[in-house]
Amino acid sequence: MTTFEQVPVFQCEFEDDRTGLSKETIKRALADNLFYIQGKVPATATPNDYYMALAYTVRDRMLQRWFKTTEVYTKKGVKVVSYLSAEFLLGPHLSNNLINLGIYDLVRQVVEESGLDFVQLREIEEEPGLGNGGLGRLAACYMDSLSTLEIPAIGYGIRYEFGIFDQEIRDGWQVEITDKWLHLGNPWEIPRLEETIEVKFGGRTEAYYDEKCRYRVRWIPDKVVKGVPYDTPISGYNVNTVNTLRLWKAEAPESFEFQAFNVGDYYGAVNRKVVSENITKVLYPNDELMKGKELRLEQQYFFVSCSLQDMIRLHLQKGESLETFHQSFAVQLNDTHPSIGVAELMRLLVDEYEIEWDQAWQITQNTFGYTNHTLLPEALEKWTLSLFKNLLPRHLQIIYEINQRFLGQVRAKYPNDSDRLARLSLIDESGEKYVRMANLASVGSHAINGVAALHTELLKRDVLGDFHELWPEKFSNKTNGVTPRRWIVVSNPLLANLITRKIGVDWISHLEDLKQLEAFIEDAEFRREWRQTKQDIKGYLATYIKENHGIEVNPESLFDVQVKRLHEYKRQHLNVLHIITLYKRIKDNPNIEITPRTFIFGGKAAPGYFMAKLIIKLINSVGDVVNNDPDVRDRLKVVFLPDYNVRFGQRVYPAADLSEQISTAGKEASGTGNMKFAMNGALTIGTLDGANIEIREEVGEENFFLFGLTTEQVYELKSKGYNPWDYYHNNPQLKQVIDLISSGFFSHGDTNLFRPLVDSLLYHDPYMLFADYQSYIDAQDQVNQAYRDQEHWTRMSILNAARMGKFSSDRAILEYCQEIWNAVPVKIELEEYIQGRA
Ligand code: GL7
Repeated sequence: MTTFEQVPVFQCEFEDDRTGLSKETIKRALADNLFYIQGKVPATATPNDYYMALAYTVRDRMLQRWFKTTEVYTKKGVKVVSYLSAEFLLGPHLSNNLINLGIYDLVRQVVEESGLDFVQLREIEEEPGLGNGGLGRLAACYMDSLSTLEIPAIGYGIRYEFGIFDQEIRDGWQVEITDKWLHLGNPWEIPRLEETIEVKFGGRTEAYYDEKCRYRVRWIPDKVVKGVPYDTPISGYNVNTVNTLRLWKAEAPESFEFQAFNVGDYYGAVNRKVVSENITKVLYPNDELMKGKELRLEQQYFFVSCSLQDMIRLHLQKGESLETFHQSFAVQLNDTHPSIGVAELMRLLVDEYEIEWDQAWQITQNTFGYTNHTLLPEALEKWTLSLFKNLLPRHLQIIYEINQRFLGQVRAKYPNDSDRLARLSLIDESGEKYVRMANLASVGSHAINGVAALHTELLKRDVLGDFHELWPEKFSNKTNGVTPRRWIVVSNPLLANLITRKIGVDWISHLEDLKQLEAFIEDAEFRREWRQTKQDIKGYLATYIKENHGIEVNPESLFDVQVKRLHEYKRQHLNVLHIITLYKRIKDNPNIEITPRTFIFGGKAAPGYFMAKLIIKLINSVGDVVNNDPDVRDRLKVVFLPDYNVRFGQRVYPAADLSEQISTAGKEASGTGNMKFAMNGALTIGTLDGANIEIREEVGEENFFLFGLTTEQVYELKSKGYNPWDYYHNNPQLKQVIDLISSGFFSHGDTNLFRPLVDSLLYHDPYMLFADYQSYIDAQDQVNQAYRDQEHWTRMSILNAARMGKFSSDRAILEYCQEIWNAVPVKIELEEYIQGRA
């Protein structure tokens, strides 16, 4: 193996084209990469070629840091955090890496001096949409913080060929288009073909006695698939650490097919190849809905097995024995998607490395931590025994063994409590039999956490209540956080500059420093600048909306934004009820004094989720009427911006005045969009749900628009018997709004179009929109009042941003490191002859 020092280029005395940071060198590097990597000269180069050359120029400048960081993983005594996640919703890399390397302005200048349009090139990048929403984006924020905090870490996941679908809106309806993010190549990843791993599937097991007469089991699979790792560097801000995100791609092992070719089964062989490669083809686009699809379990097992085998390889390379595996790796399960890892690590240790069960179990429990991300019952993963047995026969046996031992312990502690036993069992036997993945994750981990204070309390009480009674010490809360690098510095440079001018740059890696802004709250000039900044950004968004969607919006109006996945529990339709209420007020009294508002929506619906798609249609239909009614006189505008993704998030969070966080209390585990808005100076209208509660605590109740039932009140009302008709009949305003929808007013007279939605509200209203309606309208009226006093609004806006320190993902990661992973920072030092940072 070539060591770092042996690579001759690192000893260059002059500034190397791949590392140098002078303008001249970067300019030369761009031309060099254009010619030697893209094989183009300016006469034939497309904008994408220039983007690629630029991306390689940036990547080159990360490589030595990356290489050095990777070396650290192989050092004895260094504990590596391994974040296992089926989703990483990274968003565009270019700007983020430029910021983290400290070379954004420099590179931008060079690009522009070379006669290229930096913004155009930046916008060419296809974002890797390898996640559905909050859960996947959280994993990306955590990778950023791990690097920034200099924690040795690897993210493991799946390299989906097709990420989350692109959304188009046709005639007001969502249409899904496949996301071809790889079609022009991906300059940020490096395939490591030599580190390919084999994963087995299906077949049967066989018992035997080994040479020491010990009872053993071997697995005889009927399919083997290769996992090829693709590595992406994850830079930290202002440090040398560059961690790795390792995503696995499934390929068919050629050797496996020789036999088929020899007997002439050419098409059979090709077909098996296609089937193998299907495993990592596409991201399942359901958020918070478990669908028992075999391919999904294949995906989960595939990436988890590759990752655990990879970790074992790294551990053994250090010359360590497997007994100390948990000292080398802290493995975090990002929800239950990777929880098959518990059974897989047991299989690897017991079957393949011949470690005794009890010791293997100790190692396994010490290795894993489990984060739960949802309380919705429909999201809890479970697999039928037959599906499980077909795909993973050995794992099912191992799960039975784990279960038998575990239930033995439970029986000893709670004799004669068969109900408790049935609830705790890894196997659901209440009807058709299932493997319960949350139970497997809970039993196999030493730490279990929720993602916001309320969510953790509800987990302890309900979903994992029996586990909490059994092992209270395993449970803790880790309130989510988001990275201020991407969500302020990259996305909102105007605000970032204003803040830095006031308090210096330290806040970017110590977000609590934003508190210092409070000292300027009485400074009228500062407030003016703050207001002006928000105004300018709203202007940019207005221009973007005009240019891309043809809708004229007034940048002076209140920008009221709800961007997130479409889901009934998130209650985008409650927002619509408010819009119709305002519209009705105008229709009844066209000269009414009203605070002009622009309602901005964005979000994708799971392709099979009819009600969510109907809500999109409703938003667009209400928009059509409101936006074109001359009585409204442009005081209200409703825009649904298609294809909400990370890039669009970066555009919209900074421009928001009001952040809509209006889920039914007890349903949103945390939310993270709520944090991104407030950090950028938006005020929140929200329920006491998820992290809203903690945001309100931090920013102060006087700077937060609260409404709605509490979780307790929701439970109480449900148990008393909730009847939406009561609200409909007793609230004339609500009745008018619902009747207007039913009448076909927003659907060209079609009284059927929105009936499923209206009927669902009238007859069931599972998310209690009607119960919260009046309280929501009242809070919105307070928002209108408050917005009229711009000085006061600005103060509240500043205080919101200034008090968001807690919600940095750096704080969250530090808590995980100290309380779950037992991981500490390791400084990455670079040799002097390697160029330092800019
Ligand atoms: C989620 C929660 O719904 C969301 O509230 C939370 O912020 C996020 C990250 O912890 O996880 N759970 C989930 O399944 N999805 C989420 O976004 C898709």
